[in-house]
Amino acid sequence: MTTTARPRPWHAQVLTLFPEMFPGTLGHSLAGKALERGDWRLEVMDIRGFAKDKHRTVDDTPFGGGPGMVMRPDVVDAALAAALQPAENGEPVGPAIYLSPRGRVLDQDLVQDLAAGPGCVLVCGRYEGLDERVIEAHGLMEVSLGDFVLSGGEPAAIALIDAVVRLIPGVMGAAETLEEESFERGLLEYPHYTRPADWQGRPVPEILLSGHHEKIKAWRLRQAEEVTKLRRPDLWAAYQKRRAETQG
Ligand code: 4HQ
Repeated sequence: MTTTARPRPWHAQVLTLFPEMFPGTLGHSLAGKALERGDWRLEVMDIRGFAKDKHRTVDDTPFGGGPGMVMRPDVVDAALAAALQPAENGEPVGPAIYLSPRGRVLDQDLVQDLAAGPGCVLVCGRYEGLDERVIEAHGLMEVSLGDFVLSGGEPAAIALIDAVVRLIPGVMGAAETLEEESFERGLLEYPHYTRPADWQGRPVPEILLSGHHEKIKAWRLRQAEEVTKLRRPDLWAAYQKRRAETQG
C-alpha cells in the first residue's frame, strides 16, 4: 500500500473579535463542501484571547482625541505572533493581510496570486481599526474590498476567502470552472439565458438557438466586449492595452 504525498491544503487564518461570524457563508454550498472534504482549511483565532489584563481589553481611546476606539497594538501583535508561529517553524503561511478601505482594492489578479500560495493570515479590524504601528511592524498588506465603509473587516475576509477558494482545484464543478474564462480575460460576463426561449414576450437572442458553436462563441465575446466598453471603461482600456501587447 502506497500513500501519495498530498500538498498541504490552502489555509486561511482569520484573526477577529467575532469568531462566531465564521465560517458563515463559507460553510455553505461549494466552499462549505470543499471545507468538509479538506480541500482548504479555515482557522479562526479570537483576538480577545490574546488580551492580558483581567478585563480582556482589546481597544483603547485614540491619541490626539476624536471619536471611536483603536485596537491595541500589543494585543493584535500577540494574535499575529500566534498565527505566524508555523512560519517561524519554516512552514509557509502566505501573506498577512489587513482588510481596510486604505488598501489595494481586491481584484482577480490578487485572488489568483493568493490561490497559488499556501494561504493567508487575515486580520479583521473593528472600531476605527488597528494602531498604525502594528501594521508597520508586521508589514501587513492592506487589502480593500472597495470604496465603501464596512462595520468590520469580517465580511471582507469572507469575500476574499470565497473568491480564492473557488479557484482551488476540485472545489468547483467543471461547468463553474469554465465560467471563469470571461473575467479571466479582463472582460465582464456576456449575458446568460435559459428556458423558456420566449419569456413574457422577450425572446432569447436567436444565435443561441442556432447550434453554431463558433458563431455563439464569437457573439458572446462581442457581447462581453460591448458591456465592458460601456460599463467599465477602465477594464476596457486595460484589455485593449493587453491585446495590443500580445499581438499588434
Ligand atoms: N473596513 N474593505 C473599517 C472596511 C473594509 C473595506 C474594515 C471598515 C476595517 C476598521 N475592509 N475597519 N472597505 O470598510 O475591507
